[in-house]
Amino acid sequence: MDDLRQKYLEAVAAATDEATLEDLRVAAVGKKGEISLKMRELGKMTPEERQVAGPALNALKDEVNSALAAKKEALGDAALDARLSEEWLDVTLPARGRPEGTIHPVSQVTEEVIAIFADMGFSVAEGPQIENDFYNFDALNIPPHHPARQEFDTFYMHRDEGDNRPPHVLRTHTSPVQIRAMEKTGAPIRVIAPGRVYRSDYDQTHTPMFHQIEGMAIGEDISMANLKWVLEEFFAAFFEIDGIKTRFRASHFPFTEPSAEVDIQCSWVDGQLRIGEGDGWMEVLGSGMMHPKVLQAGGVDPEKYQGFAFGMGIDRIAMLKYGIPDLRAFFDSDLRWLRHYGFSALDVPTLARGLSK
Ligand code: 2NL
Repeated sequence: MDDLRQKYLEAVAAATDEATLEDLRVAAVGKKGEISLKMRELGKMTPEERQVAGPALNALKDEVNSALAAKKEALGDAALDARLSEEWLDVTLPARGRPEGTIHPVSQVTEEVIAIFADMGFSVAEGPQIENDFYNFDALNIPPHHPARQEFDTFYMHRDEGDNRPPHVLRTHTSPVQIRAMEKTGAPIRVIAPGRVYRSDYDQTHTPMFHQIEGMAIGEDISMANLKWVLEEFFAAFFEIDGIKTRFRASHFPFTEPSAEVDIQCSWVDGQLRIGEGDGWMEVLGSGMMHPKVLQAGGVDPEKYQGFAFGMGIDRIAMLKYGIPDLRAFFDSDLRWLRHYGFSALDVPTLARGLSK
């Protein structure tokens, strides 16, 4: 029995993995293990022999079992230590970067402009980008064969052969949205219409798709003085320059009478544009008093109501505000340049910016 004891205790001590321990357990105390077999022989012994061998075998079995358990735990700890020393993490390393979306400057500027006009009581109107020539031209006092139709570089959507109805067009301005708003709401009304517009033109300052925002206010005594105040209020908030000067130059649009192009004060210093400083001027929008025929086309009585309207390029004022030199960068290039101009997903919330004054 001492031989058995020595054999198994030494083997358990020498074991280096759990599989070996399990083999030893089966060989010693399993159903047909050596110690188990010895215990079965107790029945054949004399009572005197059994009184000595019984407790001794039980003690041996307990001893081997506890040696197995102790060794098993020790092996488990060692395995965990080995894993821990191998699979450590350096929690001080910088985190892996996540792909980060950005707000497009045109979207941001659109929101800024909307927020500023919302403060002055204007609501936002939207409409289709595929228009018919009534809303895009006729209603705006641009009849068929009027030379102004050619000036818009319109994209026409061809009809099937034999279909002689006038073609649809990609809207060349957001004015159709304002006509639809007049039809829907009537006067008095104050709306702005931001959105995509299309003209067949492409160079450093023109892309075939660009963004416009138009506004109008109609009431019984809306005047050009109201227009001037609203626009000056807008420029001061948008460019964050109190008291920025504006200049109204007489102009002509078919849809307004009288019409004015509006410039803002600026200067050039070392080839850099400075808005709101100096004695130079930069054209930023077109405007005027709504033509009576346009009011009528929108179902508004020009004998009772009058209103102002204006239109400007969102992309253009975004370029001015953020110093972006080439319009094509907005739509043709990849977006790495956006970060260069300071746009990121964590940018200042748009509304907070537009409303701070
Ligand atoms: C420009 C000029 C302008 C308007 C747009 C307008 C709309 C209606 C009636 C009358 Cl429904 N006018 N819009 C008026 C004057 C100028 O845009 O240079 N835009 C970039």
